[in-house]
Amino acid sequence: MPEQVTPVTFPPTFLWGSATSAYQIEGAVREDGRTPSIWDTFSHTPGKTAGGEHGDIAVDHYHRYREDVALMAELGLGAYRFSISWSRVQPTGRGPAVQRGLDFYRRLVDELLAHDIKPAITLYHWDLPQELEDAGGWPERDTALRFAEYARIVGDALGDRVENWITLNEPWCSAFLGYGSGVHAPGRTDAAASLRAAHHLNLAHGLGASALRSVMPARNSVAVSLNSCPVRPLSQDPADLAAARKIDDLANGVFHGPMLHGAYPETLLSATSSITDWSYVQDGDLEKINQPLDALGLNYYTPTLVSAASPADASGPRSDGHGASSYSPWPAADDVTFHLTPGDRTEMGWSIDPTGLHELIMRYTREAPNLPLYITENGAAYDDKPDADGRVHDPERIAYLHGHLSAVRRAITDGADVRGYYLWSLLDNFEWAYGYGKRFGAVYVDYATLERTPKSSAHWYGRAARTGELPPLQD
Ligand code: PNW
Repeated sequence: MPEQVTPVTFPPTFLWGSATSAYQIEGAVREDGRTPSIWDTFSHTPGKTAGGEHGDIAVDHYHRYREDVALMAELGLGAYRFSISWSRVQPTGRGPAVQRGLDFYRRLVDELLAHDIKPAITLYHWDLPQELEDAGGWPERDTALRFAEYARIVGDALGDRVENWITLNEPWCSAFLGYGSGVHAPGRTDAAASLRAAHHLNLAHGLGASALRSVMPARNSVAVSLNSCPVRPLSQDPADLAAARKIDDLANGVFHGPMLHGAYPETLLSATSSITDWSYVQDGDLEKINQPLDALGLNYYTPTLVSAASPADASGPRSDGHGASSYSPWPAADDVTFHLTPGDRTEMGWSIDPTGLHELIMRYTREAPNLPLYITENGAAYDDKPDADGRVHDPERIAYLHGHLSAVRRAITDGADVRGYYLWSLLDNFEWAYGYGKRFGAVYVDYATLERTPKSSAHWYGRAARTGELPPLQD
């Protein structure tokens, strides 16, 4: 292993955190008034998740949050990004709040603050109350209005003690995996509905951001987390460049266009005109979506590589890394072929490419020059197993983190304003359609006993957090 020569050091104010989401870790799905979300329904529908796995117990964080906060504190992590389960707070997705539901998050936040860990709240990490899906879900405009109401309730309850807020996590996944390819809840496969969903998620973000601001102290920060991936053309051939442009619009521009610039890209509107007329974009919507943001969250795992489709591609397997479905998550993109990106892969089959993270940060530095950036997710799944001595060694994850954090540092040197990094994930957890088989945690969870064991990467990352400098690559 090459010895590191120059130390990679970060600004003293840089936030070193980890991230999770409610459905992936909490369990306790029927406690304190919580009702089913679309992920409860989906994961209990035969054939939707690996082995029929679900989040009923997950890693029981609802009952073990004190232990989990203590772990973060022992490791030396300074920040924690978690999400709120909407159906704990508003079981039907509308109406007054259930205090017992909010109380859990109050206790969690107080525990974090008592350990000097800065909380960051994600309001929506994919677990729509089932009743709202029954009323039409994200393709319906009313869902965005309901989200604004929910945002106001949570902002009002926790805005006094939580400074960092994120409206939505990865609206791309909600819209296109949820309503397009159907590999995520609610499992619908309707390209037109997926674009309607994207617009109403954008609207939810804008209305939610305004609602938060109307009830919270002005010092708080409001952001959104996008899984904006770099889209690369296979060649400089104009047809491949056009394919990359189309996928970039569908992956990135469809969200950052209205959010950052107040408009959908013209190229997106024309590329999707055979599927939708966008008539659900009402007067005033774009202004509502284009709220001034205090920061932008970027979630990064791997880049996307595309070319124009050739007829021979039609029969080949899809290789866009978004799960098994005969429906594409990409509307109106039959003329695009997705290629495996080169390089070593994680257990998700996603190639490891830290240059993609640097590229993404620099892109948003240009796209939104004065907006502070956070890496709100980055991490890797590996097939971790405890040794005979009970320790979990994961040198691959350490190498992954070292590579990506070095890319963040390079971007800062190149002028980007990156304020922090949240490792995905604190704990092994329910990896959506893949169930518990994919371990993203810095902390190993024994699913038989729910016992937590920090992996060597957790110790490595904790040392980085405590010293502000990347430790050498060693296990
Ligand atoms: C993100 N894709 O999910 C989520 O925010 C996390 O909840 C999740 O556990 C993590 O990344 C690892 O997967 C994604 O298909 C799921 O491109 C799918 C995709 C991207 C991100």
